[in-house]
Amino acid sequence: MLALAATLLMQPTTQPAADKAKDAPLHPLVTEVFYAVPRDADPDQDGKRSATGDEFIEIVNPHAKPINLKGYRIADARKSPPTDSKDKNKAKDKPGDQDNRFSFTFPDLTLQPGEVVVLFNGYQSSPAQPCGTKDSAPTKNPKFHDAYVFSAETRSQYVAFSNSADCIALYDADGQPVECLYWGEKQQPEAAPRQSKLPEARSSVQRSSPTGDFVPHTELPGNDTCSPGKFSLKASTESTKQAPPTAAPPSSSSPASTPTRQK
Ligand SMILES: [Ca+2]
Ligand SMILES: [Ca+2]
Repeated sequence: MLALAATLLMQPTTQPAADKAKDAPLHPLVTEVFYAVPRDADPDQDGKRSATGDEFIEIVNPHAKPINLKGYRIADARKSPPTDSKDKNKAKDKPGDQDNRFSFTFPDLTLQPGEVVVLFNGYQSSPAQPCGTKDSAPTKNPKFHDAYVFSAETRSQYVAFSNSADCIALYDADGQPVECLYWGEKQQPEAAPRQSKLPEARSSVQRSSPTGDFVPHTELPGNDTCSPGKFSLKASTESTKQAPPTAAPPSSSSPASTPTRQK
């Protein structure tokens, strides 16, 4: 009797966990990062190259349902005190690193399936209009393949991604990390369900497909340095057509930590 009561009491704690996995929120996907801007590049199209201001991150809604970006945040690594001589040199280059963390929180903007967002660093730069900020979402920008373009409007040249080693994380509106991208040797990736190590490149790095690894952009068809606002979702759109999101999953064997992964 007591054992039965215990079993009944146990059930409510396990059942919602399964439901939670099934109804897991759909998150946007980071598809391109430009963390080391070469001399001849001007991705934000303001007529001048800025080592900091032209840095950008591109994200896409890879799902068959809309996603509201409100409260999603992109930030780079927490800067830790130098522990060896190499890091000391880096600290010299970047005084006051603790205060120089890149962080941008999106305003209210609904991304329809396949729609793209580009977030520029914006230090002493003015991306081609229309361009949104943390306070207001823009309309679609025809100069960037009809993507939604934002500027983080950073005020310091030190609020930048490190060319040698850094980590960028995407957090949901509850502050939970959903994706981490890291490069170089010394950065510890943020614990996130989706992790990608970015290659070194004298161009941006972009996913080879919605589920593919990041590769130097110059190795992709077209041989371009970067493509802010442009990302093809063909493969994943086809797969979501084959498996409607309303259909019950054939089994619950997939791990709860990767609910957004699509083939
Ligand atoms: Ca520029
Ligand atoms: Ca792109």
